[in-house]
Amino acid sequence: MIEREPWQRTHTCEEVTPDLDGKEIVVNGWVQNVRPLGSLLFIVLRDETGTRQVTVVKKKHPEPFQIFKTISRESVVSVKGTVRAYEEAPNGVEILPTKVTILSKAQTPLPFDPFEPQVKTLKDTRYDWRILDLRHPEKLALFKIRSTVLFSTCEYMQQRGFTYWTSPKVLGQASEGGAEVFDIQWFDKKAYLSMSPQLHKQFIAGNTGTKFFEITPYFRAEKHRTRRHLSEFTGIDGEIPFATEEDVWEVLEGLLVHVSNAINERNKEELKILGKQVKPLKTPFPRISYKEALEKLQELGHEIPWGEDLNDQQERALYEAIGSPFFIHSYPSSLGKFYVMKFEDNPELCHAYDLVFHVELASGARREHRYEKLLENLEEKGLDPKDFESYLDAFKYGCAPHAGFGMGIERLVMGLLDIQDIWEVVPFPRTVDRLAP
Ligand code: AMO
Repeated sequence: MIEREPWQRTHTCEEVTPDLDGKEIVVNGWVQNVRPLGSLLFIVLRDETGTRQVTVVKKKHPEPFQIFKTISRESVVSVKGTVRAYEEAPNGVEILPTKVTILSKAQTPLPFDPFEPQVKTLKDTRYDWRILDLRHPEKLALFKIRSTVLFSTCEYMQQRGFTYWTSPKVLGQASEGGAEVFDIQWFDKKAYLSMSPQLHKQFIAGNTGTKFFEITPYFRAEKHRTRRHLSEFTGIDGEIPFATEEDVWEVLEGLLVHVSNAINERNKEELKILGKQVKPLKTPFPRISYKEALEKLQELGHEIPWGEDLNDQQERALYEAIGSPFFIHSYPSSLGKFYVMKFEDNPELCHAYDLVFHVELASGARREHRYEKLLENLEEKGLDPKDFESYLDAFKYGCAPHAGFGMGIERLVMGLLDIQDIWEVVPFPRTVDRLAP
């Protein structure tokens, strides 16, 4: 067994309460602030649970006094001391230190002060120093909520009978068939970073009959510099064998309701810190066809020619008019990817759909599972079937019809918490211009 170190904490800040009056404890944390007042020092000590005041009286605690007098802000310390219930202190309690150990000294000056109002700091500086930025309780609250989104998604998908598979992230072919793919060197060959688990989730649902689920990174070489796009983001993917649109939509509706309820139940404290609410969602969500979407948009003053995809502004306008998340379905086949099934009675339209929640939150489709039709689709999209040989193999030996979805976690968190900038909801954003930290 490895012995406990004397500096290891007995309590978190949050656990230091007035009822511990007189007890000896050890707390660890960051020195957020030191305020001198004559021969007294008031230290705000912070850990991941909150802050507590350490009160240092020069005469009584000469060594801790010397250390705190010169310590740099955001240094990490271990404080051994006695708890004192004291009504006038924040949270009605203070810690009187007997021994202070510096565990890590912060260099000065700080590149930026995470506890200054955010408006004062340039966005790029904040993200260059995201390690400091993430120390703020509002950031922690947001990532705890995001964690609930991830865990509760897994719970829900497991309850619904999905199997958690994993798909490769390095591929010999572009998963979405587009130009927005990152090339990499793979031994002596060219390879690609996965743009989504599209191909493998189809292989699995179509060939094993299990419902596929994965939470996974997506890589997109899109040169967007917007508040809704990242070059690496996280998708929730589902693929259901023997399913049509309605089966997928019902799963998506249940997922959004489950996740919203989970946040409201488990993150009350974090929602309070952020001053946010997650509104309850009513299901079923409205379903409108692409044609109806264009008509509605025309009424709202947006003229969109048939065959053109909707942009964010138009999706937002529809979302506001409808007042609820909704599905758009029956897109023109020209807008569908090669793997989307066309309507049997009208090949001009295809079984692709989107879920709009403020903006596009998820997309999906009923897939083309018939080998000959897939060949036709590829050729029609100007793609060379030779580049998709191993994909096409999956449809040669008995493949179940299937349908599924891909949803961006970041857009989900943004939608639930009404956050405008996608950078806020990833720990370390990756974009055209940003590869570090
Ligand atoms: P699509 O390309 O629409 O579909 O992506 C699925 C979802 O991922 C999110 N998303 C993004 N989030 C942040 N930054 C980006 N650059 C970005 N691009 C997309 C959106 C989007 O709805 N394989 C299909 C899904 C399927 O058919 O199952 C796909 O990848 O929330």
